[in-house]
Amino acid sequence: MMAMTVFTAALISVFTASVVSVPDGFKPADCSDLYKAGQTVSGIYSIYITGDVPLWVYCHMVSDGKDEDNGGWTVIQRRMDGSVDFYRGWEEYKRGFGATEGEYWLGLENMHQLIRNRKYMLRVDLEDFTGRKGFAQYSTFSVGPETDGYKLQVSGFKDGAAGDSLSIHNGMKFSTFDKDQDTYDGNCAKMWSGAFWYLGCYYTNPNGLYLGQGNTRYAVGIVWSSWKNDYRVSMKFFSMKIRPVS
Ligand SMILES: [Ca+2]
Repeated sequence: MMAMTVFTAALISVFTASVVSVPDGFKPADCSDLYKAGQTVSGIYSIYITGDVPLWVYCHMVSDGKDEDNGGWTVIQRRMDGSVDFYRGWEEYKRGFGATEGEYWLGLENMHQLIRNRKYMLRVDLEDFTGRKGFAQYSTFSVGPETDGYKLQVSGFKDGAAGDSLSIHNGMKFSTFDKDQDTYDGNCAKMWSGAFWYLGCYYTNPNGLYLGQGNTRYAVGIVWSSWKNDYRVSMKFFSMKIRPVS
């Protein structure tokens, strides 16, 4: 009887070693921790950026780019079908909103807490209504503290056929319609129906209106201006995701 029990235990340990188990008490700081622990399927996971409180995020585990061998991207912003209203005020942009399985904004405070302990890179993925895809990658990305307006730091652009519409936003504070921290006399968020690290006003408007196919309203949509040098082209898909610099 005793020998039988030992034999069974040995079998179980061999089995669990081969399927990758997440140990009890494992608190991944981001999707890259989950990826390294063997979670290679994209989807919704909980991460822990402040203590024991789980934060649900969409993890993009597989990269599209041929020059990348790692997965484990944490999605911080995503637009895909217009199901979520992104024209919101400061408190919601601070806390985050939307649906993890669909469109969402992770929240400025979450972003700030997330990037405090590691150096991160950023990848922006886009697709227009003709099915054309592109991306832009940045070797550094961070969001400062609220006391400094959640200032954006982004640099190290690498082209993925979409051009660079973000580097010029480096050093800007975040603005919403009810908190104007842009460098323009007027209110960029109100003028262009979004919320972003506006200057006076923007080269990209990821949180603008989801206009849909064929709608060419000027500059209020999800614009990445270096795409076609045209502020009337709004994207079908847009996402921002981050991963630690290895
Ligand atoms: Ca202003």
